[in-house]
Amino acid sequence: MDLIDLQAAEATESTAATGWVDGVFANPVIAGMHPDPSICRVGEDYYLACSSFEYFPGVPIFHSRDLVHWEQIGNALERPSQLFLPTTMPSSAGVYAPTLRHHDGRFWLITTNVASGGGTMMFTAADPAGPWSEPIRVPGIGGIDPDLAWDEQGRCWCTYAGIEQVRLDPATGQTLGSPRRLWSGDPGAQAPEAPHLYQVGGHWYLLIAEGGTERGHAVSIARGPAPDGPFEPCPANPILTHRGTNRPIQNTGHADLVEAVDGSWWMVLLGVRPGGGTPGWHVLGRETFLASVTWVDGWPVVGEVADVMTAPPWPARPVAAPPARDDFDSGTLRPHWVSVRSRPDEFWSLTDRPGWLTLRARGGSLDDTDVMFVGRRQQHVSCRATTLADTGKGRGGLSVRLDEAHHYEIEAGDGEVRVMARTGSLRSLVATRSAPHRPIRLRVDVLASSPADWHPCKEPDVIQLGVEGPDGAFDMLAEIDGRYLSTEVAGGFTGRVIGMYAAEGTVHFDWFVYEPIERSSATTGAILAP
Ligand code: 6LW
Repeated sequence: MDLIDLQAAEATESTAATGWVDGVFANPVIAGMHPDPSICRVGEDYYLACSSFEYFPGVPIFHSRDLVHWEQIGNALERPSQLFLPTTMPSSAGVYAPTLRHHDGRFWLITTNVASGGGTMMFTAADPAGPWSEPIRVPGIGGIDPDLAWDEQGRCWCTYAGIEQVRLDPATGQTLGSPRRLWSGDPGAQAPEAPHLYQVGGHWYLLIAEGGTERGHAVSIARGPAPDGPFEPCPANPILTHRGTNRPIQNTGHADLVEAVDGSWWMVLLGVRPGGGTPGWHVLGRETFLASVTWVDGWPVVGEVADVMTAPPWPARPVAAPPARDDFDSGTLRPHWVSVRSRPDEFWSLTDRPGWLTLRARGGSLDDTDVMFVGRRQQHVSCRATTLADTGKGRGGLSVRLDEAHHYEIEAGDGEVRVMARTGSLRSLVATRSAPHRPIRLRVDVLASSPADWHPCKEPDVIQLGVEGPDGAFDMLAEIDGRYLSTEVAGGFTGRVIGMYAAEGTVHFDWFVYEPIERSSATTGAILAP
């Protein structure tokens, strides 16, 4: 794929039958923590699901008509009966790697709830926006990343990390027979996982990820005459990897394939955009990218995973993102808002104080696994989040969260506003200031570092936390190196989520605004159209 100017593409967008010009689109197509994408097409509509880990609701579901512009239409797991994430469960456990398929007039989703006793579970829905069924448990599956495929006789095959396979009765979740080892990819590579099985032409194809989800990540494929093989590896394996390259998109892997309406083929995959010096830190989590696929001699050949926007410096740009501003005026929370592990009704409300989001404290801080937090994924390398908080009856604020042990916040209450940071076992009160007892605008600016002044230890970004005046002037209390809220430092599978929380009593939030900003604009940054 050539790197062609995105603006030019957008200018001609309306003339393109598919909504975008051949070969030109903005990657990632779904920015922020949206890893392990699984995709299916029904007629002219594409649907995509991602992992959600410790966040509730779980498994965001997206819709697109052109594979490039995606809108979140719901979450598959939005009831406690579908998704139980106990407070004893560590972050980065929870819901991994769903497979989304359409079969026999229904949507099917299979996933694993890791470390919470849930195990492998299937769900069905008539409409992917929901509601999804209660879980159908699949006790016989001994690995993560389950896939579902049906053959011409209607038999259902479940293939999972290992790579192993077993037949399944999808109505009951009962396995039929014993699991069989199918293929382990490159014998020298770690973690054969993320299998997806497809019938294309006269072959069955087994697509997998291998090499681990870090810099060694890769996609490989094998094919055989039947869904259970035997499988012959593609001589060109891995068919996709960015390992050992200096490409701005790294960790490319965990992919799924789809045939478009026009007969062209596409791959969705995860990748990361590390920033700063060496070893590079990615802060947005693993994101969803799109690549073209062509078939040569019966094997898929993957186009370049690149975009003009991902070549540093990275300007802010339009991404598939929810509306910038939420006034909390509707009766429900939009689907992009997530909480940590659960969101019990008695701890939040949109009606207690109409037009405000009310949060009641459970855990006392972001260190706690039951903190009452409502946030959204950070989707731009430079962005601003602002909220108006009334802490007259409590204490709470605005946090940038990676996990319980890695988060920065600006918190108001008790006539004070303070900036706090937790990085591993270090907890710091970074700045404190007296504040009037009235609603206060709390603001966080995230500014990606400039590649121009690169040095080996350069941070990926800085996070500025402060208070905003009614005129928009920013009174910054602290600026903190962003690397400590990166996956390379914190570990795990997730990325940053920015949101509101209550630490004590009841806290009301009138509105929340999230905007991409120019990286170099610092405190006076121009707001870009989201
Ligand atoms: C997922 C595995 C992986 O189950 O990371 O990148 C795990 N691949 O396939 C969690 O997202």
